[in-house]
Amino acid sequence: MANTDKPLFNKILIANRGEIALRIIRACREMGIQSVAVHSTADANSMAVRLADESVCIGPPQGKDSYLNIPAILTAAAVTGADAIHPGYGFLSENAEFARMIEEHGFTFIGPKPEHIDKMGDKVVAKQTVMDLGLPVVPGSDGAVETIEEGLQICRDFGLPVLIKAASGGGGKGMQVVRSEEEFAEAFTTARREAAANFGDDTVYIEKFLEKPRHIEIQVFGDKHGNGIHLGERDCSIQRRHQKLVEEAPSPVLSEEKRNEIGTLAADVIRKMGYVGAGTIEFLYEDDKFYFMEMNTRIQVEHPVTEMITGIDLIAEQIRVAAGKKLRLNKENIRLRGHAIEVRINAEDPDTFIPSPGMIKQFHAPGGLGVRFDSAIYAGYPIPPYYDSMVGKLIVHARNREECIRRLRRAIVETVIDGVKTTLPLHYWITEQEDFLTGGYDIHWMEKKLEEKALAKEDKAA
Ligand code: MV4
Repeated sequence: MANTDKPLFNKILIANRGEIALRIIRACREMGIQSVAVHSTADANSMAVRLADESVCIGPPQGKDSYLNIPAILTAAAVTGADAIHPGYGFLSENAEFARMIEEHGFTFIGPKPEHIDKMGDKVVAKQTVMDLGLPVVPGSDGAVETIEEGLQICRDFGLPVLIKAASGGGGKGMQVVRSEEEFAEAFTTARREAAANFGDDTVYIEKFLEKPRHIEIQVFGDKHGNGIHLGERDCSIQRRHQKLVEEAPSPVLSEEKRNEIGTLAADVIRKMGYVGAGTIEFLYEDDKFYFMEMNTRIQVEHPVTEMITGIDLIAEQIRVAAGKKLRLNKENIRLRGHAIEVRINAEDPDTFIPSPGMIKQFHAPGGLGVRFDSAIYAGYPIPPYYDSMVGKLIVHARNREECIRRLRRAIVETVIDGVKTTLPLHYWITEQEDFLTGGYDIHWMEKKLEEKALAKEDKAA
């Protein structure tokens, strides 16, 4: 059956690689939009290159020479006659300058306004902005803290422990926990030095340190007509070194009431900002209270979890909104159904997390009811050593959490990825842990369990 509607764009260039490039190509094909894959020399044999309508080589393997090479990407868009660019996640997805240049060259950026990317990129500005728009934030300094004296006063005002954070940070880099006033001066100096070294900006701010929070994030969406909605939460507390391992929705600890409360506040912020496109507002959640952490102005790795429980194609919605269409979604037609869990499969040793690039000798994707496998790998595919080690995402959906976990185990068992080490065995192990089954985990749980696991393995070896 031919779709006779005029497509929203003629051609979209995808400024990314791997599974997200495939994900965007799939949405384009279903929408009758041509796709262009750009790729590094190391990705000439990629599934994205095979499945896109056209492909353009944009440079050598290293990200900085290819997927981060703005002139090469804009040239590829011009040469292929693309009318829009989708940045995926990572790489240039939260680069306001890239978004600006895309628009200046007459293409459409499939993402938010550059000013919103900039605003949320500065954590101090982001916190002040969302606080003014009604979101709960962690108590702490009113903006940047310049001196040790000022910082010590904040420790006294709010009580210890506190956390010193970099304004240009994110991903946890350069954070310092302070548990006593004696430690403060040294921690403050270290935080500023690390912030300067990592981000070229030594601005820091201070918050009360939450000891055992969960990471709960709200998926939001806005359009160019002033509409703003939320699509519920994802609980991403199971992480190691700020890399998420497991994401699920709904959160096992959130009541309907709490969900509506924070979701309504998040959607209000989107409308008041005039935010356009997909976004995620991250919160820490402790003692039944939400505290704003950061806002991500991109589509995220874990977006399929929300797609599974809402039935909404978030990439298609990004494309529609970028083309100026109104959101078809509203409070009345969004229903959260059942439970979804995603596990990120990395080509890494499941005990040491050391990357394991190399040839995939055999591959069999899991399937069956409620199972989705988003990946760009195939048998005979050599995983290049230059990029992130995530090789796929297994997402399962079922009527409730218990069935979902059973389905996840079943799907892990039937997945075959031979030739490289993967984190699949670790994921199976997680599904067997009591705390995972009860939902009783926080952001530090995984790292604690991994320590115990490593010790148990040592004992066995001795
Ligand atoms: C915090 C926190 C506790 N208290 N802020 C880590 C990444 C950065 N974007 C924010 N982070 C945190 N901020 C206060 N006031 C604990 C963390 C944190 C964390 C947050 C989410 C997921 C994993 C984490 C691991 C360690 C620390």
